[in-house]
Amino acid sequence: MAVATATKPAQGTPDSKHNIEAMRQAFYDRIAKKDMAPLWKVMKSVVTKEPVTRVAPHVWHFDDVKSLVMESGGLITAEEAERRVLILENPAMHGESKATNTLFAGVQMIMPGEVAPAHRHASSAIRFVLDGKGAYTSVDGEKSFMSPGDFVITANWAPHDHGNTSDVPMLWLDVLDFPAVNFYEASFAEHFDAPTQSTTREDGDSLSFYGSGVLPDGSWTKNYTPVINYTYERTRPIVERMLKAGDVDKRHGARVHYANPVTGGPVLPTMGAWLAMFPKGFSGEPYRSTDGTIFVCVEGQGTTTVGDKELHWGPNDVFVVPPWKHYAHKAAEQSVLFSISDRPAQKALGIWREGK
Ligand code: 1HN
Repeated sequence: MAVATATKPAQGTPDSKHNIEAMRQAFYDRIAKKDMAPLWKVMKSVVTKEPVTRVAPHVWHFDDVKSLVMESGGLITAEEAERRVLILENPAMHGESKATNTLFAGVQMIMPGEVAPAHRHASSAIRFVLDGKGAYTSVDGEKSFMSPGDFVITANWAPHDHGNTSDVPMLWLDVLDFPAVNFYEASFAEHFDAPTQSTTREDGDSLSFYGSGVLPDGSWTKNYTPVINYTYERTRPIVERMLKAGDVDKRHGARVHYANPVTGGPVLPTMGAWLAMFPKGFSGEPYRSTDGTIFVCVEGQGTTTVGDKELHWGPNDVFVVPPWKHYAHKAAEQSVLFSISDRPAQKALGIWREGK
């Protein structure tokens, strides 16, 4: 093949500079037609020195969320919607159904007598109960009745349906990892013919079998926790005891992570969750890590400073801290925060970092 030659002007003259730029551009235009591009033009933006995030720090106040979710109850039934959920959209990513780049967050309501029909999907879900009492979720054959503060797991491909046999609406926060699943383009979902699954275990079986310091003979070999519902009734007293014992981290308060009791590892391979209690007047030291985090205030009130933004929170408010941004919690009263992030996924990939 003939090689195009250009007459070289003397080095360093304006003409030579112009000429090389023009030659490069002509080259880029030619290789673009062959679906190629020069790495050196984009290297710094594809391999950044530090994390770059589009996620904006943001708080959704429960007063607004609850009244709008209740209003949605007059517009569509749970059956029609399949899941009657209002998405908590990160303000920097409207239209993408994301709270962070990897996590979806939404608030779901089930009214008395309603059923959200059985289905399953590749993406894992967690629920954190905000309001109501006595609605249930059935997961993998266990029907679990839920109360505020309960943390409920629906792992990858587990069949699940919800219903409300109480006389009050129930609202909970849904967090799903589908933005990450969709990044891998690995989404599957299927529906069942019957709207509710037949349950084979009693309410609380999985917590009692696996969460009591004994383990059933036989082995649980799945890569997620066998426990369906980590009840607030059991978890709250633990962080309260830690607080009383003075086991209070300067950044995270008196905090536990929800664990798979078989392995001691995270509850799901893709998402991890924590519960923290803060003493009244707590003023935390700043912290940052590469996992963008969704917080829920369960009790109390306070402020989380993220960079130069202040997020004020009270009961059932949900807020988001972006990856690698410094944040610090302040609690005006004794407070409890639930949090969830993609830390286990990042750790499994070897990319998770925390820092000063
Ligand atoms: C889903 O299946 C549920 O099962 C809730 O309750 C929220 C958001 C996106 C996709 C699937 C549920 C969801 C969801």
